[in-house]
Amino acid sequence: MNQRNKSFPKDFLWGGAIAANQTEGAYLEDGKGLSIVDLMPNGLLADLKEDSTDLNLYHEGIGFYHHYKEDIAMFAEMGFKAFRTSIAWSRIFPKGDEQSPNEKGLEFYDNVFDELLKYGIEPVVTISHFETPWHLVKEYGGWKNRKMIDFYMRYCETIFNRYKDKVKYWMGFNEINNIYTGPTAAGAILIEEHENRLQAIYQASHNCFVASALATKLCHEIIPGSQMGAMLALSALYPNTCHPNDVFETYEVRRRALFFGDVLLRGTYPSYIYRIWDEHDVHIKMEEKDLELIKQYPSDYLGFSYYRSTTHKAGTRILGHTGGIAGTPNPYLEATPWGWQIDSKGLRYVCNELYDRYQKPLFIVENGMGTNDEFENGEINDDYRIDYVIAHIKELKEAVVDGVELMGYTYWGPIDIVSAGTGELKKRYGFIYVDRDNEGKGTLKRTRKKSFNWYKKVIETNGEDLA
Ligand code: P53
Repeated sequence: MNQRNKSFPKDFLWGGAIAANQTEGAYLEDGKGLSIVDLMPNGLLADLKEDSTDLNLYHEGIGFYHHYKEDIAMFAEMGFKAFRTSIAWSRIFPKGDEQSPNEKGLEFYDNVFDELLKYGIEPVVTISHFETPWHLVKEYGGWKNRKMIDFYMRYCETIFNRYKDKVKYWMGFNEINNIYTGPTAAGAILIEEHENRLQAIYQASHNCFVASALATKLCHEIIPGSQMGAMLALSALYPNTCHPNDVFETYEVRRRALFFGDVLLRGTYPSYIYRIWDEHDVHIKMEEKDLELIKQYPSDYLGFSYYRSTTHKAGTRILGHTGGIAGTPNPYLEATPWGWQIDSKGLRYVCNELYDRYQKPLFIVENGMGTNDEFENGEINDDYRIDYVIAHIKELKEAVVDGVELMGYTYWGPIDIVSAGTGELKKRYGFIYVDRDNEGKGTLKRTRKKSFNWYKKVIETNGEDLA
């Protein structure tokens, strides 16, 4: 008999995804400590500035800390089955190296998860989403320092115990492979000018891999039936031309992203990494049991973000970034005003690529269109966003029919939030508009866009009615 799926499984996790630091605001309320983004007013690809007086929109976010009930009610109205957010580490351990947690911070997430569960929405939680306590970076050097494993594990143990009856789906580190382009955000490290950049990046990554293995082990012990995912940025990458040099180098760049999946999901360092390390004088400090732990406790599933595709041209820099910016624009694709080229077929391609490589369930935990939205007669008719999501969901369905095992789809930014890349609010993803602008002005009022009811219907029909 042909065991062929024809469409999305019945228990498919439709929903939306945000991160604490881009939404909650209340950056110093109820005992929260400073996290790195609180010092990164210009977004996570810019430098961290300890004494900056620039307006930092993350400080107030979209006020989710106080508006979460209203927002979750709207997610429930859309019929969300799942909702992904992160826990702000510095709410739980304000400096990161305390012995005991901040009760007020723990209470906040109890309230958020209870509110979700009240509507039957499954919480999906990112443990570390670009928001490491600043103190851990300043005092200890972030993930370059092995001590981070202990701080992270204390944090994990605290939240696993606290939320064990509420949260089944976890992810250890958001887009850990973005450590090449955003080492501060993804790896909580500051790289000095004289430093061997790749040494710092791979050492920090190694420490994260060990932490991930230990966290996966602990998660399974404390929460039976729970799943711990890896989470990577895996938008598609194509060669700039069919010149063999472009093709092979693109493969090499892609492998630098997949490297993280290779370690986290297959549980071993891939053979190709040793040449890279040799050629860049990288020497990783490991403890004896590290490789065994990584082998023994791989991630259960792969969550990833997919927004676009980019091209890579041979001879341009391939280390220190995961590709893309060095190619020329793909002439077959349209771009958003932020220059992100829209490529729904690329999502099917990546789903197949990843499932072929890992044979583990995939979870699209971020996909969405960030752009300007304008009111016309009191409404936002965001047909462009609807078209974007229709195209991507169609390709996802094809991927399911191709045989890819998909757990769910959480649209990125179902409500407008502060951008991670640029720290602005003008780049809107939401099905819900939030009245706050790049100057930080606005009432925070929430308004449904046209896409709101459209997405509701998509979920209602389990992805069948996309019109
Ligand atoms: P924004 C690019 C730059 C920074 C973070 O990005 C990114 C990416 C895309 O891979 O990653 C994710 O807000 C991230 C989210 C972020 C989203 O992409 O720059 O996990 O936190 O908001 C979208 O448009």
